This record gives sequence, C-alpha cells and structure tokens, in this order.
Amino acid sequence: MRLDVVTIFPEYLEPLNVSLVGKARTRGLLDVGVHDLRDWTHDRHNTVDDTPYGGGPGMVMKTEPWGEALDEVLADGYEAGAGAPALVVPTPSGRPFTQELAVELSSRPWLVFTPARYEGIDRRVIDEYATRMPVYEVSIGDYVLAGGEAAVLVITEAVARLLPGVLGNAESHRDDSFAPGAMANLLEGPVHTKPPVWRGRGIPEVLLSGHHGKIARWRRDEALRRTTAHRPDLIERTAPEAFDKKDREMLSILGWAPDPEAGRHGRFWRRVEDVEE
Ligand code: JEH
Repeated sequence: MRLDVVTIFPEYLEPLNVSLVGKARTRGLLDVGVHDLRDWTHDRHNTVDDTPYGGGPGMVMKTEPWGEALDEVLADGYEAGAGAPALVVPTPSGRPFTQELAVELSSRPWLVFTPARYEGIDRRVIDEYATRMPVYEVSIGDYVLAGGEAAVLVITEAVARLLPGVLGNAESHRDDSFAPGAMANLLEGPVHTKPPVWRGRGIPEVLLSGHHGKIARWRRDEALRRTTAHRPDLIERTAPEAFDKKDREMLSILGWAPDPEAGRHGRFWRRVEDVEE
C-alpha cells in the first residue's frame, strides 16, 4: 500500500517512522510520502490561508496550494504505478471513522491524506478531486482538534495493522472487537500477568483454576460489566439472540432486561430505578 500525506506540519507525521507503521515501511509493506504544502506556494510568506467568504471567525485554506500539491503527488504516484487513489480528508464534519471503514480503506492500494489546519480547506478542492477519485471525509470522534494531523496518525495505524504481514501470528488470529457483523460486540474485561501478587493485590482466583469453562464465563461476565458501564449503546444495539441464559442472568444483576413492550425480540434496556413519589 502507498500512503501520501500533504500537510503544513510534516514534523507532526514523524511517528509514521516508528512502531507498527515504521516497521511495515522498513519491511516494504507500506510506502509513505510526507509532503510540505508550503512547497506549492509562490509568495514570500508561503501563504496557505485567507479570510472566509461570507465573513465569520478564523481562516480557510486556499485552493491553489492544495490543487498544485495534489496534482503533483497524484502524478508521481500514477507514474510509480500505485493503483487507484482515494482521498482521505479528516474533518470534524466527516463520517465517523470506524473499524468497518478501516477494513475498507485497508483494501485500497493508495491513500492520499489532506490534514488541514485553521477552519479547513476551501470546499471546491474536495469537490474537484471527488470528480476524479473516491473521497472519504472522516472524523475520528466527537471532540475538537486543532487540525487533521493527529487523525491521520490514528487512521494510518488502524489501517496499517490490517495489511497482510504487518501483525505477528498471535495478534492477527485474534478477532477484533468492532469487527463488522460480530455477534455481541462487547468491550473486553481486565487482563493480568505475573507476578501473582503485586503490592498485596492478587489475581482473580478463577484465572488460576485451570477450569477453561469457568474462565470463559468469568471473562464474558466482566465484558458485560464493562460494556454496560462504558458503552450501553453497544448492549442496546445487540440482537437479544446474541445473549445466552447466563448472559441474561448477568445483565439482570447489572440492571438490564429486555424491553417488556417489545416481546420476544425486545432488545436489552437499562431498567429504570423505582422513583419515590
Ligand atoms: C479538526 C481536521 C482541520 C476546529 C474547529 C472547527 C466543531 C461543533 N474528530 C476531529 N475533531 N477535529 C477534527 C477531527 C477529525 N478528523 C479536525 C480540524 C481539521 C480535523 C482544522 N481543524 C480545526 C477545526 C469548527 N468547529 C467544528 N463544531 C460540532 C463543536 C464547532 C465548529 C473547524 C476546524
């Protein structure tokens, strides 16, 4: 896979040289190019921004540097035989970046990222390249960053670990939570390793029992406990058939039951505590 990143902060992309993504590059599984947008400015101040039409606060990134940069980066990639490019545009108004989207992007031969700053890029740039290639406008979450570079690092890491040969066997044979179509999509419970006692804290006895059935059940219960606490939305969207008898027992203890109005197919809802009059 080939990745190109065009940014006014190329140093921000230094993490692409280390760890999983860095290793994928040295192993020849990933070819990364980071480009300074200011190389495609022509004025003394290397201007990339201007005031917004219609008024309002902040600045908007200008069309011309992006247009010249993308034309050249795309021409270089085509010349190198990179395959069909897709443009990935991090923006707070994008579609949510999910594991499902990471899987989709990991099947493409060439991704071009355009992390912006200020209030974002003049709309015409995205509209122009959308006539030539798929464009993914994505947001990595509901919080406000100062620019798109951190999102590029997040997306790149999620995509790179899916490329064939990037992960070792132990990791790659484990199925990811959030994989699309998974049955009950639960968060994982706690994990432990040696020593058996640390600062007076032991290990849950069941994990030392060697009883694989009991261990699996304990892990499932802990996953249900953690998911109801941190991600109730994952429980609510799970088809009730995904919960077995013991899941239902645990969910009941945690205050969750099928929606009584909905009959046999009722999804699980948090029971409302009785309120004193
Ligand atoms: C931020 C690219 C380029 C800051 C604010 C506004 C929000 C309401 N998950 C993510 N958060 N932020 C970004 C992102 C991703 N991916 C992101 C970026 C850029 C990505 C420039 N910025 C800074 C920026 C405008 N506000 C957006 N609004 C929903 C809270 C208020 C207005 C634009 C750009």
